[in-house]
Amino acid sequence: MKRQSDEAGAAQFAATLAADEKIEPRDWIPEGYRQTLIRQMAQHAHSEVIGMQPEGNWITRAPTLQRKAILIAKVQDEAGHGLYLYSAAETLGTSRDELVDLLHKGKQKYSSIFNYPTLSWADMGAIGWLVDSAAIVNQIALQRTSYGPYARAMVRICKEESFHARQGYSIMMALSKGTDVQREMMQDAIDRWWWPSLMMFGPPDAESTNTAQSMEWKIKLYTNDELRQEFINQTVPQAHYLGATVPDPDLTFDEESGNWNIGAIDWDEFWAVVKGNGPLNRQRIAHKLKAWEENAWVREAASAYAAKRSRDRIEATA
Ligand code: FAQ
Repeated sequence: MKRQSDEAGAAQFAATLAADEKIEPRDWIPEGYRQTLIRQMAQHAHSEVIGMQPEGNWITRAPTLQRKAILIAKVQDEAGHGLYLYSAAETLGTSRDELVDLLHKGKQKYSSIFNYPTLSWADMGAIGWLVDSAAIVNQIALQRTSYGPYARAMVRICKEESFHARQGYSIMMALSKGTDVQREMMQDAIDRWWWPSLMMFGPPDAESTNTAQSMEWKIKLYTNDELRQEFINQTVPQAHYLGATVPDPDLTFDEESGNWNIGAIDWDEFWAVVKGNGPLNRQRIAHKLKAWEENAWVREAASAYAAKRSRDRIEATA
């Protein structure tokens, strides 16, 4: 098949974006678009996979059989999200092995949020309600991102994340109706997870290096601050419904804009976590590497089985 010239490809790419249609793997794309998508999708996939650790920590200590079954299902879903995203990234000419290797070598990032410890059962509620809700606000927008395979992965992931957020809020509701100690546990979890959840949306727009170009390419449809504000507006009333407070003495409601205005986010803390110096950065990667090495036999067995199946198929048709 004759390859499209760069000039014709660029014109087609611009026209596809202008028409709000999807760019597909067969299409000509600028190298920067490819690299930006690989960076963001890999970071997203790694976040789903590393994100299993904080909650995995509580599976053996879930308070009831039902809560344990729900938590196991949720953690498994996160693994699945990682796999859809690695597969979607592979359509850009990279491989899952390559991306996992970059994560292991500290050359690709994952979300800052997963470097904080889960100290009590209420943290399972806070993660489901705050972290998954923040992920949903970001990912609902990404369902309309310009790259087809990424947008389609988001549709399925968002459905599952909605269940995750509901299960988190259900844990918080149960605690809010419990004893004084349970209510204190709930409030303590909110106090610890509130600010890190707001940081998930990335640096303020003025410091975001990638947003302008990503918006031009319609990879991102909203800025970091726009999505953060949407999350704050939807979440503050939910906290109040629980009878809880948001740990921000400067929080005010602006009647005119309908926005909840927050106090200053500690961006020094955010950058420290992003640069590898959060509470658990080293442990998270060490644990990931240990699991990767100890479970090498599973990958080998799966490859050997796949090779045998394909040999059998060839022999059967010979
Ligand atoms: N953590 O120029 P921007 C989940 C980096 S999924 C670490 O604004 P961009 C599900 C950024 O990479 C959560 N690094 O960047 C779940 C860049 O550095 P680089 C993950 C961050 O890409 C729930 C630099 O800062 N979701 O939670 C963070 O335009 C429960 C400058 O930033 C996604 O990945 C951060 N928070 O916007 C699983 C969604 N923020 O790469 C288990 C897809 C920024 O140039 C349990 N990603 N940085 O060296 C996105 O939408 C975007 O990548 C943003 C950042 C919005 C995260």
